[in-house]
Amino acid sequence: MTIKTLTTASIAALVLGSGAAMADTWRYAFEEALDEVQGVYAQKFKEEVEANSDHEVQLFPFGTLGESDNIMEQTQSGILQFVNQSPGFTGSLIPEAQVFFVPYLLPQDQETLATFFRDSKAINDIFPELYAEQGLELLKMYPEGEVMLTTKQPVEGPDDLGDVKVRVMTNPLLVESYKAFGATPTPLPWGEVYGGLQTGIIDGQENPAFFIESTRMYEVTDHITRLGHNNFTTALMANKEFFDGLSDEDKKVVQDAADTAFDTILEYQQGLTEESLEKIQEAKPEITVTTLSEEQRAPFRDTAQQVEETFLEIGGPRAQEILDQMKADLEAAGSS
Ligand code: 6CS
Repeated sequence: MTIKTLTTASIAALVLGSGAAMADTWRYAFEEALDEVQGVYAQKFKEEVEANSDHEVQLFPFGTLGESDNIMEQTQSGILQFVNQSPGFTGSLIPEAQVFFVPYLLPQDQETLATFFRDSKAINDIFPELYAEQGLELLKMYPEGEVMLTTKQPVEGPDDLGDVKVRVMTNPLLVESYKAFGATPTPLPWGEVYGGLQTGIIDGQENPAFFIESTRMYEVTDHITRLGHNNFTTALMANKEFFDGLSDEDKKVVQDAADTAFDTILEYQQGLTEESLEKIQEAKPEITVTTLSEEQRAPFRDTAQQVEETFLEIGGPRAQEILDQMKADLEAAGSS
């Protein structure tokens, strides 16, 4: 090595060592398509990061890197820097995250729901500690829309779910919740749902209306039932080692981008459920969409206590703390 190259190398080391920002490409995978809720969130995040730093964000929608569990593994091992995964799947890794499947816990009112997600101590203080134990920096949790049940036979009460095989995400509490509803829950990764409905391996599933429409699940279902039991929650996180290694400036860019995308996604969802249901009914006029009355919902609602007790048994060491804090946060947000 010549004196000249040594000098150049030393200068480079000095400059890099002094914390000068390097333009990096960050890989971000999510569980949906670019034009679905998680994709809209991801695009806003990318736009914000790229507008406020020299870094580039490369987006990997559903299907490009495998199923939900695969993108989580890739993030934990550092192949990806960011992953959007829903507690429906993360619940098998972080048992406390199953709390989102206690039925009728989250409010239906959009404003109350937004306030809860924004201000919740469970979400903003406790969950980040639990995610950190799994090598993940929790950046944001956000709602994706009212969850609806799709089936081949009409549903008016638990008796109609007797032999119905309902696909659920791979989450033990969600399985318990559908058992309590009287159904036969079948946990499956997302990629197997459309085919499963086509072949009759499963008879139904649950998801928000936008997803039933965009993935054309209405083609393989006949009835949509609004039980009012849940809102789909999802979360953006980063590989913790990667995040901890960022400069304070870059950490702020990332957190600000996650916060801005949260506002965008709430706005994007205004009217989305009704628009999606209209599109479904246009594409398949014979489909029925039934909103159960409070009286019809009562037997489903009555299972909440039992599912809550199961959560306390299987929801990990901090289950009680999470449940209590969630309830306190919901009350503070104005949920009745
Ligand atoms: O049901 C599922 O598995 C999927 N549902 C939504 C709304 N997003 C991604 C997830 O994989």
